[in-house]
Amino acid sequence: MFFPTMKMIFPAGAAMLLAGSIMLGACGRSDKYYEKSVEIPADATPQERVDMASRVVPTPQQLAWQELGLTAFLHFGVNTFTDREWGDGTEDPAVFAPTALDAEQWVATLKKAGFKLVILTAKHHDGFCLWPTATTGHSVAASGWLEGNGDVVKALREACDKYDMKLGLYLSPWDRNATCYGDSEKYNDMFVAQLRELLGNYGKVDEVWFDGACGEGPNGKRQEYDWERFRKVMEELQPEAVLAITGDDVRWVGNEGGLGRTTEWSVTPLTPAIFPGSKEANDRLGINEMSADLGSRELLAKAESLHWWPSEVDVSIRPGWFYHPDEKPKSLRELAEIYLQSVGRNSTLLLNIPPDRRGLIARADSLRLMEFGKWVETSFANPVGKSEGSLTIDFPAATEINCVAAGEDISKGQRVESFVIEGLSGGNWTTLAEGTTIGHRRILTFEPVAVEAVRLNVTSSRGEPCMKPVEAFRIELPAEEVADASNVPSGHKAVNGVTASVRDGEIQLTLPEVARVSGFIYTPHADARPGTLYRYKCETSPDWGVWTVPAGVSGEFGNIMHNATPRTVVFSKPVDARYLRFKLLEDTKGSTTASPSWADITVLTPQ
Ligand code: FUL
Repeated sequence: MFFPTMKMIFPAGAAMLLAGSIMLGACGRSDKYYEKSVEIPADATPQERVDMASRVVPTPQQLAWQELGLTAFLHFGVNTFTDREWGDGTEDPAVFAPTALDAEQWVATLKKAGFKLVILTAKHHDGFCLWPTATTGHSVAASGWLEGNGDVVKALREACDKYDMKLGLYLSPWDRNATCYGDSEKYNDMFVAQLRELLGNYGKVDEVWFDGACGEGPNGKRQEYDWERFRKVMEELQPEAVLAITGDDVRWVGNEGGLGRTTEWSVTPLTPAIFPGSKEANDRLGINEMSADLGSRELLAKAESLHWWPSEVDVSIRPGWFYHPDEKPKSLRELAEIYLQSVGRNSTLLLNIPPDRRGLIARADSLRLMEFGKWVETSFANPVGKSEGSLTIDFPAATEINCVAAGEDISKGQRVESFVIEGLSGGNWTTLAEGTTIGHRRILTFEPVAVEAVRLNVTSSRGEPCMKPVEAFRIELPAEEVADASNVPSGHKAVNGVTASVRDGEIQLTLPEVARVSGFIYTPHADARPGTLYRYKCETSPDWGVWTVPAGVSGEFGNIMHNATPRTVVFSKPVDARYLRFKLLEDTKGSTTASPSWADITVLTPQ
């Protein structure tokens, strides 16, 4: 496989390779680096492979992106108004009706909270375009918003310019509205035209997000994307942008729950989806984006190519990616943990804040963002100690710490395989924490301890690591909030005494007696296991004789396979029912015959 982005670099001037203890900046080498990708000769020895891995380095764009740390997502579109996570493309553009859209409010809020880049869903899977595109009538131009003269992308561009924020755009390849979807060449032309509009008419774009989801077109037609062509358009129009997810600059961490790996290699044998043959290459290695191990020596031993493909942790501040009136933002404690598990684990955090139906970031979310920004600033802006010229911090007097942050100069590659943090107390060195990879930034927390000194020892590495100064902190984790366990939307309450069982391949619910039923909450198992409903049919009956499908049930829990959150469905009109049944039409693994599974189903009645 030839990777068009592969480049070999020979740095000028010889540098000293020091043996023994690691000094800061002591890792320069007089020999070669591989920028972004490298093919491994089949006969390379295990040691040669490890050595090659240690010399794969980011492009300048990737490096700049990794340094951003905090980036934001804005999921906004027809789903905001239909209460869905995945629209099916049949939405009337008139449903898109923000009453007070203000992109400056979005950007000012994000800026204040410390975010450096914001990505907008210019088009989600429903195909509705937030800019007045010439490629389809399914866009803001056909909505009543600003009499069809609005342009969300332009509004965001202007706000980003005003607040000095970088702009990113999400353009879903999967399009459930385009009639040509599945007619590969035709749809690829349309997609390229959309890409040209977005990347050509809205100034500098720093991140382009191509989602991995790819559904079938009409009549089961399968769309073959022309990734190579898409990439060329991007290179032509926005050569400095990073291409995320299916792209080869930024890798999806593998979950939507805000959880980075404790061992996170930016250098990986996983081949980005954008390259032809990637699936076969990854299958040969038995890995995909969700694999726990994406960079060990065992994998390197079998690898055919290596890529600098750093991880992005994408997660929403609310359970869903789109705004749903009855969902609440995560607690400050949860956000703090997500920060430590993403930015603190060699990843960039992409936090989604969905604008509401007015077209504003809701008050609860903006308050939470302010708290979060303040927590990050208070915790990490001022270390209580920082090493100079070595990896040891000497404190003038015993100092209480509970957190250490380390980083490698990744412009020289990622090399540390394991390390130990030790503290000196009363003349004795003791282990405070241990870790594996470091990469761009690794944050470790431990019980508070008073130390006279703290040091980082690299216990295993791929060649000489190039370390940045070590920093020590005394941070406070926000208190755990007592969770409001109830997901019941306002105006409704749960029906008590409902029994549930699986019979005839269906989930059957029985209420103690006939009741006004206004909806239900389907809670899947957190692992979205087989049998979890993705597409389903819901019917209700007062007497087990006459069955009706209540109005307002879409029959799809969009994205539940990636984000297994409770799904609240409110009927357009309450019905009288004693029985509800759910037939599985397709589960999270694509099966149409699996036995349906659920963690909880709450039946709702008007309050
Ligand atoms: C997923 C999509 O299917 C979700 O709806 C969401 O946009 C998330 C960020 O990516 O793959």
